[in-house]
Amino acid sequence: MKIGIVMGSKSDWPVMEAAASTLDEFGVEYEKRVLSAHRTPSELEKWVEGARERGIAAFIAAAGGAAHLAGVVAAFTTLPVIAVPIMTKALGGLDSLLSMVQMPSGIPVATVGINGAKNAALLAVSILSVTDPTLRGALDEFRAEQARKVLESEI
Ligand code: RP5
Repeated sequence: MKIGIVMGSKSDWPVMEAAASTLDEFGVEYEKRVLSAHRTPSELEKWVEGARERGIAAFIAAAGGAAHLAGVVAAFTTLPVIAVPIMTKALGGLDSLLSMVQMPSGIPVATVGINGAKNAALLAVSILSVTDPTLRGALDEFRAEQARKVLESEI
């Protein structure tokens, strides 16, 4: 199974490459596309609707400003959708966060923090780990290593 990463603009990539590199670290395959809810709505719909057949198990959708992308992806699929609000110059990303997090009841989107690309990828790995014991083990190891680093911190 793989993950579908989509972002509203190429300008989101400097943030979203952390999602791709985190998936790489876990050996998780992904498709990555620039598709916009506003600028390319028809192409977005086609990409999402064919995703399940292409082996996509969950989406990570990133956008900034009037960040409707993740919600529109969720409107076209019942696969899990994780939203990454991108920090904006005008409003610091609060606009993106609020656009993503307040979904209408019945069309859920799991929103991570502003620029939270890495956590979005970890959540995606966690979803895949429900049916993949290798990924479950890798996540356990990641957490243990993280804890070890905290406990070894010297100040
Ligand atoms: C959103 O508008 C994109 O996701 C991006 O975060 C923001 C600005 O896009 P550009 O004007 O840089 O293409 O759709």
